[in-house]
Amino acid sequence: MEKEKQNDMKRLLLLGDEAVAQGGIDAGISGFYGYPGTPSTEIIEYVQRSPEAKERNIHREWSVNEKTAMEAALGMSYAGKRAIVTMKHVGLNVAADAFVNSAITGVNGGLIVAVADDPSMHSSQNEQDSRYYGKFAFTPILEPSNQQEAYDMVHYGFELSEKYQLPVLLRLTTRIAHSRGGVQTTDAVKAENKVKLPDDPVQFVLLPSIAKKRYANLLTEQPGLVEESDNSPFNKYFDGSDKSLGIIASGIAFNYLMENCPEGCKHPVVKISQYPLPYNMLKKLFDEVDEVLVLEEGYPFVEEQLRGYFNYSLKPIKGRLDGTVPRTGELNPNIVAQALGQSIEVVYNQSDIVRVRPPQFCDGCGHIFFYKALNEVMEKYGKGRVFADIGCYTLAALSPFNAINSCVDMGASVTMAKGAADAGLIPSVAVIGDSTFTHSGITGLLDAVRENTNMTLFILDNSAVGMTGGQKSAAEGKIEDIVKGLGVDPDHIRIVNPIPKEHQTMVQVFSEEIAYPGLSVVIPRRECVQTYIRRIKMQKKAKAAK
Ligand SMILES: Cc1ncc(C[n+]2csc(CCOP(=O)(O)OP(=O)(O)O)c2C)c(N)n1
Ligand code: SF4
Repeated sequence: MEKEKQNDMKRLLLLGDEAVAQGGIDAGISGFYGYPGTPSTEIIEYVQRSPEAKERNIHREWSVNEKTAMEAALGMSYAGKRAIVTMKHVGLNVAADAFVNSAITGVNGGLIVAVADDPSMHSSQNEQDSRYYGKFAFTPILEPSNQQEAYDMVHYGFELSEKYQLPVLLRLTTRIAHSRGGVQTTDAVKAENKVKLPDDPVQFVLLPSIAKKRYANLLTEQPGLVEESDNSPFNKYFDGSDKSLGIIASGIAFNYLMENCPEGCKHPVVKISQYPLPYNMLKKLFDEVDEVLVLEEGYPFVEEQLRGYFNYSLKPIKGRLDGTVPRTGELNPNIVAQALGQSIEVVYNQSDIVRVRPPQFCDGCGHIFFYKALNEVMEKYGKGRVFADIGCYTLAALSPFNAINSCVDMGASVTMAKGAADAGLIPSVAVIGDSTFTHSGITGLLDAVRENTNMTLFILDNSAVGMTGGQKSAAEGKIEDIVKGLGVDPDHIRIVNPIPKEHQTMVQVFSEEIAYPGLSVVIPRRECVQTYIRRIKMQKKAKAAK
């Protein structure tokens, strides 16, 4: 739809995620790779809808997990082309091996790793701060404070990546990723790179003798990266007349600060949107003011480093560590106002604006009927034996089901059930969705196959990544073959249809397989209601258009 209109308009109203996507398209990208995860999903969804991306055949299919996405993007960079890999913050844990090592191999075509953090855990297991990964890997980090910067930073990030031959981490947070802002796009759309091999033929071979040299090189680049940050168009020193306080505000925190100072801030302010930290800019501030306040979304990343740079026994550094700003959760303009000692005129309570509803299964969801049968069967064994995973099916932790006992990280259901069975907790049961299974459950199942572990794995196959919006599951129609291929005894691979009238059959099958003293896999298979409704609507629309 949008693109033709968009091109006419040039000024677009985009989510931060969409600004990254459009930025990539305009900056001569050849491929987007990623695995869905809130709040990053809309980057690839935007590219999938873009007629321009289709016309240019920009790669835009989902990957099986974040590690495969990261590696494919690195492969595209190896071949000389520009790529973006997208994921949510915990996805970077999965991709970490490839990401950290990609800083040592370096890149050829520009490579941006766009990671969206979820402070306050709106839809996540934790609120980890991806900037630590960038520092750990010694890569530059960009952190937009608004949607325009998100767009511009993709162009800039590719230039930086190709100049230093390093991956660049682009850190988004929920409120940037999921809110809209005006974005001026460029007329000067870049051409894609041609396929071109790296100049150094062994650059990507991380044998110790090569890796040692490359790691040393990476370290020698660091002063140059600090200089880039000091001169970055995204980092700025704003002078202020009242030097009793100096403020450092990074990413969206700068936006919140500006909302509180519509006439401009009376204190000197350093805006940070590029790391490593701009040392000279920070030193200037520290020398000039009596005390420093750090405003940042996420962990006290800047604050901790400042305490290492400067003598905070002489000049107090305030922020999340001393309690001036709450230690956990996301910021908002009111929290920033409080940290500034300002009175708050309007207090918005989320529940005043949106009625808070507990999350629940959609009506008719197959997971409901699966859990009804599972609960009935497990009743005789007692509580505490069901290891679940991450997806819509995790909602069974809540009332009225109270059916599951763990949800840790993607794939952990299979391996935790195995460990518990090894410990003698018999029966042990694992529950995983089809996408989570292909993401990270397969390898754990192979562990169980090798030892014929006495456990039962339920793979809830709804042909969709339900929780993140119904993206296509990687192994649609193939789960059974995969399980067989891994070596599970075909006599103990059972398929059921999780609908009310199959309740007794499910109870029978679950009872048999849970009682079986070896490894069994049961696949409740029924399409996600939401994707079903969408599919039927599209079919009707297509029919009507004929
Ligand atoms: C490492 C990681 N990547 C991505 C996510 C986001 N996420 C949560 S659940 C899920 C997959 C859910 O799909 P599926 O397993 O098929 O279950 P369904 O929601 O369809 O029931 C994803 C991608 C995450 N929580 N952790
Ligand atoms: S989105 Fe699909 S899988 Fe998730 S609760 Fe709704 S019907 Fe079930």
